[in-house]
Amino acid sequence: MSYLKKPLVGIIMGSSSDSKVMHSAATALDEFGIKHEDQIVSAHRTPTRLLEYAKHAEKQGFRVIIAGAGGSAHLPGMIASHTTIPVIGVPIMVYNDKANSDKFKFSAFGGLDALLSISEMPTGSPVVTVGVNKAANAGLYTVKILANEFPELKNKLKNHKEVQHKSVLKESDEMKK
Ligand code: RP5
Repeated sequence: MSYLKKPLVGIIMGSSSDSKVMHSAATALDEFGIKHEDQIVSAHRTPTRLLEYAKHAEKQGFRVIIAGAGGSAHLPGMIASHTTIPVIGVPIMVYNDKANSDKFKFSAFGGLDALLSISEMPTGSPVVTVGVNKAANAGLYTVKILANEFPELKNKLKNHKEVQHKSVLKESDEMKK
């Protein structure tokens, strides 16, 4: 399967400080054996790299780009405006304080700033949005998109649902004890 051989998904984030959140998008894809390429591309600190990345993504034939950003829609929004590839934006609330890695900085509006700006991308350059810090959902949604092209992923998704179902039944049984 080509999704096992070459990356069909690009995961990008605005800063190394977003990596803890964005890691769960990668984990979700790994669970389904989907190759991905992860990079830091800052819309405001590396604007030319952003343009190069958009060209690179098209050349690689990525089917989906997952873009995490704190504070605003700049990264997913600009990538969407430069490519025809569907972009899933991950609004980020918490990020590591680079100067003091065991501390966290919170975005001024608790992630609402990024969530609203990504979901309110002006007409003509749409970005699909998941919840604040919900990078895992971006990964799972990507699997669903790829399942249109690779039907065996549909079976894997069904198994995944079955596992979730069983874990709830187990929790319910344990409550009765
Ligand atoms: C956003 O601003 C990044 O996605 C990150 O969440 C936040 C802080 O980034 P830097 O201060 O490291 O540029 O662009």
